[in-house]
Amino acid sequence: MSRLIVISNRVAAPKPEGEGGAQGGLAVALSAALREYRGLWFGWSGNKADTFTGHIDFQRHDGVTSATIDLEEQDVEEYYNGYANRTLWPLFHYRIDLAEYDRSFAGGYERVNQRFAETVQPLIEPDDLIWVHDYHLIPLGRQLRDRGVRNRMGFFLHIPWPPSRLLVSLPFHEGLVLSLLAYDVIGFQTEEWLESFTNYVERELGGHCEPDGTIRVGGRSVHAAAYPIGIDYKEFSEAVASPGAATAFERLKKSADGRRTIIGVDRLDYSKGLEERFLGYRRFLEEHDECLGKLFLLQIAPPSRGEVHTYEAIRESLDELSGRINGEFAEVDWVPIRYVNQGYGREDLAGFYRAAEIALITPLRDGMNLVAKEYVAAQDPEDPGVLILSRFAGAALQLKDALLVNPYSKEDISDAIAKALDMPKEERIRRWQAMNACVRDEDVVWWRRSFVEALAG
Ligand code: ADQ
Repeated sequence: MSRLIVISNRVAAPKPEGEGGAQGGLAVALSAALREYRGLWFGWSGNKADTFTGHIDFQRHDGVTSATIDLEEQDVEEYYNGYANRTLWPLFHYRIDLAEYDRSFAGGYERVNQRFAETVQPLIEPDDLIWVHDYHLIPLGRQLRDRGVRNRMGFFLHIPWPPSRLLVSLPFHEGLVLSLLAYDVIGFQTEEWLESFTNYVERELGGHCEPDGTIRVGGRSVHAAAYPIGIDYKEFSEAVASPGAATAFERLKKSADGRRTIIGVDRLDYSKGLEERFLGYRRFLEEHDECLGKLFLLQIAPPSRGEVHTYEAIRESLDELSGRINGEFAEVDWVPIRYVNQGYGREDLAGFYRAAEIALITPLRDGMNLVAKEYVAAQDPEDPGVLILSRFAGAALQLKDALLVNPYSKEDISDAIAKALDMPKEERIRRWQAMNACVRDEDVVWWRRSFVEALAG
């Protein structure tokens, strides 16, 4: 069996239980996928160095070998905080109003991709399969090819691919997309993002896309397909059954004191639709005064990307909005929103999900959304909760039995909460069974196998 070299911006070892922290979906999914595979995971250590040396730090943790490099301050500013998180992230989440185009960001992005290519290349053996992840490293495949790497190479995009009409607002968009064609396999979370990509290839590059996923542009032929990412169902089920989860479950149930719990768990990011969610919940409180004092929203949202100013702004506006709603509706013995800015370990989260009768997961745009899948996996089969899910999350294409809502509509969110609270048990069970079968069968192992099979050719 060939080795697998996974390359992503950050390499994150799973955190020990209790340490919490806002470990993103990519980290959670990849550590699960690599645990049983021979190979290594290469990326940025998260540390800064005065000057870039190319020194690689090898570590072995929980069955995964990682190889990391430090980056210079300027690299981090231009490549990570700049091009990745201030240009591509907003644009790819349909927020051209927030996307910043700065030549220095684009230059830093190219430079860091070159640095990745230079340092990882000597580690690559002829039979290795190379699997590059996410929007930080789109040009890496091209950089490696330019250095003579002939291995099979795949790229997986964890976030949405934007419609062509938005993507063309990016200066030098054509070069970025052409660099993707250096890979042999290009994976997206859903058919919808794949469609936007093939549309771009046909409209802007004059390419041709065949029904079997073959994309031809000039002399180059690559395979593009949807590979929806899943959770590590087995690991998560173990977390659900753990004593830690039972403690967290009890803690939440006890403090709920007979009130029903609606849960939201998200990185604090404008793409997650938290303001719109709070406003939808507020509308529900307004329209259902019979429910005041009988339920609450537990929103867990650890801050992320604090060095990017749009994230400071969203944090401030959520502090203000949650405070305003609580001030408006709270009683001496009840607050409608418990807004918590910290991360929790897997077992705690599993217990909280299970204790909540409803999950309210309403991103404005999301590549997939693993929280929705974790909530489903954590439910009691005899008495499952109800998932309210944004129709604009990639997960909505698989979890069709959730209550799908338009996250921009306060009314839609309010109506869905009312419907979830009243849903008969038989209907909850029927919907949950269908969703759980999908979350269980199309898990992270299935995702990794499907992608790696295509990559192996
Ligand atoms: P994210 O935007 O980070 O991932 P998501 O898929 O929901 O979004 O994954 C978040 C992960 O972090 C989940 O595993 C969740 O449990 C964990 N997490 C969130 N808040 C937490 C908290 N307070 N404490 C502890 N853990 C927390 C990106 C894309 C997604 C895509 C994933 C994977 O934006 O669309 O699903 O990658 O491809």
